[in-house]
Amino acid sequence: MHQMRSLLICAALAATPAAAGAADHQIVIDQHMFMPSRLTIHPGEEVTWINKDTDPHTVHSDDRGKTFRSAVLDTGQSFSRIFSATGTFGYYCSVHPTMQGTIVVK
Ligand SMILES: [Cu+2]
Repeated sequence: MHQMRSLLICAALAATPAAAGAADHQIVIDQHMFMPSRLTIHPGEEVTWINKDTDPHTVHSDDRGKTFRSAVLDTGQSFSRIFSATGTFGYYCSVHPTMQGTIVVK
């Protein structure tokens, strides 16, 4: 019984890093802006964009959405992505291309 409990504790500790990756950072989309428009994170962290605007928006990486792209996000909908590699990732809204943002992973 005691051994069983130790195993459970080990499993809980092992799960911690993955759990910490969930919803590490949030970017709010509102009034045709990404806020914050520039965000610096660490590798392995997750970014969630949530649309709080009344208009639909998307999140497309600057390489025309090759690296990442969301579906059209209606009000209240969100899109999440874990950034594993370091680098600077520009993105924009394909519906309103003047809406732009940057994720810096380092
Ligand atoms: Cu938009």
